[in-house]
Amino acid sequence: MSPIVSAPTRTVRIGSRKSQLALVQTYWVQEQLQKHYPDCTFEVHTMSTQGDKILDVALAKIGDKGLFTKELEVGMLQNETDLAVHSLKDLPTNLPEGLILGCVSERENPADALVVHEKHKDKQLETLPAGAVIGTSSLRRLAQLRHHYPHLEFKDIRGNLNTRLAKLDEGGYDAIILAVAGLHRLGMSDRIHQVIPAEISLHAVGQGALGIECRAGDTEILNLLKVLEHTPTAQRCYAERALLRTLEGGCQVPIGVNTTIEGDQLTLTGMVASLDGKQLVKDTITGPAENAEQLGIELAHKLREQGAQEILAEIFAQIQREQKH
Ligand code: DPM
Repeated sequence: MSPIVSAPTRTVRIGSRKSQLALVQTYWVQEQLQKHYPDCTFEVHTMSTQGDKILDVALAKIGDKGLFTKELEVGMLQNETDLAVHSLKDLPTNLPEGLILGCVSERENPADALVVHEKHKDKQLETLPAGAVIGTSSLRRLAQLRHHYPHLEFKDIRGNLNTRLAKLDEGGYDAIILAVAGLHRLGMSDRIHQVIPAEISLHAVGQGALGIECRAGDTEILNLLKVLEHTPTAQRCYAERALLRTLEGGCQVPIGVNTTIEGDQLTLTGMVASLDGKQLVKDTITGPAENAEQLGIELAHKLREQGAQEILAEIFAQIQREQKH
């Protein structure tokens, strides 16, 4: 007699931040899982993270890793939730003991976008006037744009997407830089004035992809998540995350990447830049996509040989000096 395999009927509790973007992403995951497992119940549990509460301090100065993820992780470790949906780029490369990256879903366009104030609607990044003020809290965006456009000025900007767009429209900035993926997901693609090419700004590790975290031993959840896994995205992101982990960069460092997969070959480009944009090291590696992590580790070593470590050490010292003030 063959055993009867029944569909799972469990109630699955999904942890999410409360921001509009986080909820759009979480509801998408909930909908996909519900479609595949009609006999399970998928509940969304929202939580505030430290990153949602501290809104007046530049991200880089808070320095803490897992700013947007920690409370969601505690929820899973205390068995109050079963999985958590994150923008993969906000998920630290080292996860707490007992938790793993259960799946990576298909990536949106990972590029950065320029959003301009109305008065600059006939301009591009390369034609903005000297002294134009660009809003970003990303050291990665700042360093790369300074490198290419030393005549532009940069000013911190925090808050959710709507807050940032309002600050731009009110005239506090000439332009701001946001992820294409976030604008797409919120139905605000019309605000994208220019998609910034990879030659100018390499995107953040994991940008545009969702990462779903769960308890390492929860095989039932790990099995459920398989329907959301997108292997090429996962391979690209594993390579990118291995690079970041090996360079020991937190989520707030000027490290940018780009990845492509052709056939079974993965190409990873990585760069590290100083905050003044004057030093920038960049290199590329290609190899079998199934060795994604190894490629990330090797590229990190190549970048180190070219001075990446010294650039990062100087930035950590700079940030620490600023934290004291
Ligand atoms: C991280 C950074 C930013 C977010 C740093 C970086 C941007 C901060 C800023 C690690 N997390 O990108 O170099 O520009 O002030 C964040 C966004 C998304 C996820 C928003 C954005 C949406 C896109 C995605 C914030 N986290 O980058 O515009 O899912 O990748």
